[in-house]
Amino acid sequence: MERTFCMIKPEGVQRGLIGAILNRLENKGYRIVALKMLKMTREMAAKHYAEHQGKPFYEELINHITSGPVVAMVLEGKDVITGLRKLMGATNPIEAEPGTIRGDYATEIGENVIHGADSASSASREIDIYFTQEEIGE
Ligand code: IDP
Ligand code: MG
Repeated sequence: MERTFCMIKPEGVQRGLIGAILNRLENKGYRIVALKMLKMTREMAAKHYAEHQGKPFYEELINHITSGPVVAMVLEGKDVITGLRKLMGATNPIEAEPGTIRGDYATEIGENVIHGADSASSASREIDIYFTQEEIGE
């Protein structure tokens, strides 16, 4: 079984989409191993989005992701890293297919409601930013 890191972004929480998104993840067959709501600090955000530092949208990204509470979780399932990315849809909601989470719930690239780790190394790196070993049952 594979594990990944997933997050409902501030706009998803603010728009009341927590239940709808969790429902889709569980319906797919993924198990929620750990779950918490928190407001990210700028330090956490910089760590999380380190790969984007220096890009034109970086400041906006950090300001936005720290603007309100997010829901962070660890998901477990068969091929969950790739599977979650497919379920999320493309980064830009205009390119995300209907039926995907971003395709169904978003119109703005900066407010695309959900984050999912893009590789096994990102998944373990990101899980460590948000959860202790005890919180994920290890
Ligand atoms: P991902 O979330 O699909 O992995 P990344 O390229 O890792 O996409 O970008 C991280 C987040 O930064 C995106 O989800 C999106 O919210 C935001 N972002 C990416 N590119 C742009 C852009 O060109 N303008 C504004 N925001 C962007
Ligand atoms: Mg990414």
